[in-house]
Amino acid sequence: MTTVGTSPHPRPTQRPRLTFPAGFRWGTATAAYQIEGAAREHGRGPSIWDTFSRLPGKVRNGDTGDIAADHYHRVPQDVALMKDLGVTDYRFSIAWPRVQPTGRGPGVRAGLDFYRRLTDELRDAGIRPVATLYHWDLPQELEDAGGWPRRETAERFAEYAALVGEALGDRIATWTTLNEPWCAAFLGYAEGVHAPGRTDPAAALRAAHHLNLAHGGAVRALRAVLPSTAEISLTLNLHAVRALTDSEADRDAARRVDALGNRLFLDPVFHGRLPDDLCADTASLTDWSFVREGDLTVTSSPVDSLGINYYAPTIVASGTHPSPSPWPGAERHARFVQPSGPRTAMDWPVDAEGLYELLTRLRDELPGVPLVITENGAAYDDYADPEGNVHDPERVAYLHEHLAAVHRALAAGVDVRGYFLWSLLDNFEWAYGYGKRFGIVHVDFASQRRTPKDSARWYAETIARNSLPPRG
Ligand code: IFM
Repeated sequence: MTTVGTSPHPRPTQRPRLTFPAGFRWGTATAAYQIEGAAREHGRGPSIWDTFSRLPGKVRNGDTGDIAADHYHRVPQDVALMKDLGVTDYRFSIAWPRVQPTGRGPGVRAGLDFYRRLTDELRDAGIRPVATLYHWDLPQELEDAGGWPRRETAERFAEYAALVGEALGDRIATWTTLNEPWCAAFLGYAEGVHAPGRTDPAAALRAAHHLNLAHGGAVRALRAVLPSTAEISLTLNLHAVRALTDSEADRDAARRVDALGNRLFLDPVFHGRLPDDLCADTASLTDWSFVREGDLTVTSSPVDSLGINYYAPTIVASGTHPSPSPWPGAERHARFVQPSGPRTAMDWPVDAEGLYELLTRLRDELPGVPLVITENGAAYDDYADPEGNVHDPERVAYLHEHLAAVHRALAAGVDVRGYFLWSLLDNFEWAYGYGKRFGIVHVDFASQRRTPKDSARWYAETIARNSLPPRG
């Protein structure tokens, strides 16, 4: 049986389609704060993003997630869009403050019922739910008590995981603890461009450890309440780090960034240790004494797969970059280089090779760990034309290149089980507000009208044929 291949009998002039393995999971991804809206309905408590987005100058145009894509009230319509796409899986996040408004105590029935309604619709549409427990919407009360730099937040998270697992474990088989803890720790507590907006590098390193601890605690809590067939995972935005040149100084800068961006999460989760070089690099900020005996056993509680979010590579040279920085301790050692070539509306370079590099690295470093691309996609300045069409050829090209890189990685022996496109809908893109559109479905935020873009049709065809069309 061919697992990864090309169509068996291409016509001589025709380039073959790139076929994915049978059972490959095709999905779209979203996150609660970015699409749900209904910020004050049915007892939902405030999250750090509700607070942060109201601080002057923090989010473009003063946008908030109060209404977002109004998904809370449009679940049947949004699931119908996914059914039309033919996706096998849908990755969404559960809003902690909708379930536990203050981050502790009993679950709110109406909040849990919302996810019951969503998963009922998905079941009826034949789409598997993939739930993430934390996509950055920390209940504000937990931040007021100290946030992720405080150890107790990890304990609260494990309790929340148990509560949600017990309530929804009969209907959700695939779970992700955290989405992109690097962003939560370093954009939120060091650079301050994400909620809660703190600029304290030492606190950010504590936050990173407590996020790892929260992950491990949640894995244990979920295993205790879920059926043994449940799949539990973690999603990291791993950095495809490249040194600009082969000089010792550039390679050292890349090593520092790799330690903070990748190994600070991979090592505790998969090897039960902290990277020694990272501890040395950050010695002037912290002695890491907040890491207690036994913590690294908790952080390395076994997972069933690893989720990877990839958008663009990180090119590093020796030098300095401004503070506040999301790279604590590397400010005077590393600078970040923008390569020439095409960029997305985020000003991120289009470079699918970085995804291939990451996947083959993980094949070698984490043998036996199945990988899933839990996010990949691109923002472009899309608009609906007078005929109601949204033409987004750059996004189609971006997706094609990246899926071709995934296919190449499969052929190179990487165990990739699925691909989730970010994102189903245009949505609240954090500090960029509604100014950046990542959706394959256009949302007119004034009317909440949904219009599938050309990329949605392209993705539907790719899924239906389980293969990528050739590109000229
Ligand atoms: O929108 C975000 C998402 O919430 C997390 N990963 C990156 C996406 C694009 O910036």
